[in-house]
Amino acid sequence: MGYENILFESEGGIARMTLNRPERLNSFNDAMHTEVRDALARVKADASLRVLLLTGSGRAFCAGQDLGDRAVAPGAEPVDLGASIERNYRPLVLALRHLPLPVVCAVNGVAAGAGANIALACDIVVAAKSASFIQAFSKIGLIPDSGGTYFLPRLVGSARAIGLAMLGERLIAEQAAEWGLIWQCVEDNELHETVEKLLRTLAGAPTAGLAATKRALYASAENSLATQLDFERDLQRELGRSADYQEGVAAFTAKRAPRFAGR
Ligand code: LHQ
Repeated sequence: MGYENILFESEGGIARMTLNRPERLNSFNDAMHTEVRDALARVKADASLRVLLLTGSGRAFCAGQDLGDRAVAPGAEPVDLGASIERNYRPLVLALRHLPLPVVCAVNGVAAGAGANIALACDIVVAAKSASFIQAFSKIGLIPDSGGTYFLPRLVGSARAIGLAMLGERLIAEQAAEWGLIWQCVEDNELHETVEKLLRTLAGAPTAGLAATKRALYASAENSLATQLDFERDLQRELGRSADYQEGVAAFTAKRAPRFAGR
């Protein structure tokens, strides 16, 4: 499949996906959803890939749903937004969370509506200082979707979640990092190098261990302590039999850098 709304490349275990409709602030239309879905399926299927970067082109990360798209045109027949979520946003958020490798999001500019919450669905979010997060939904009579009502209270607590959701105000990247909404905020001119370094580190890490780490951490939101301890035991048992564990211990003992095999 050729892509017109995203850029996608992979090299050295690193896949890079760039939302690429800069004139519409990389907002999602159906075609972009189809391309993102296809690219994510390729990442999942390609065992040589060990980390995925998601970012946006131009001055924005993503402004959420394209509000000019036929499916949500004002004045038109009422549309079934649930169908759009079912077809596009729900599978996208779950695909990011379930990918068996770390997903880094470089928030290069404003992330609004579903765009903000798609960023939060990624595992490690690094934002440029000039970037911001806007739960724009309340301005158009909607609720935070794409996992917003799930991620926000878990990341920043109920009081801040409801303030962000109801007021739809711009949260600057520095504050987002202070609140624990994201991993890190860096100077604009340091975003590229910071993220590239992160990608190189993660591409050389024990991928199966990282995949199990995200599974365990995300499952903890639903589990009791006892269930979570059982889950940890099962994952650890599996990982303890892996070549990467053997290599990690061997490298530690020999005081050398490990060479992990990956997925
Ligand atoms: C846009 C958009 C956009 C189209 C900027 N669409 N053109 C909804 C419904 C269906 C199913 C499921 O889920 C959802 C989820 C959602 O995501 S709902 C929330 C949708 N997003 C928004 O409400 C955000 C709308 N955008 C904005 O509030 C502003 O554009 C932000 C704050 C992101 C950026 O503001 P500025 O930096 O001042 O840029 P701008 O507003 O001038 O935008 C630049 C251009 O991009 C402009 O076009 P123009 O032709 O005038 O240059 C905008 O119309 C266009 N654009 N967002 N979502």
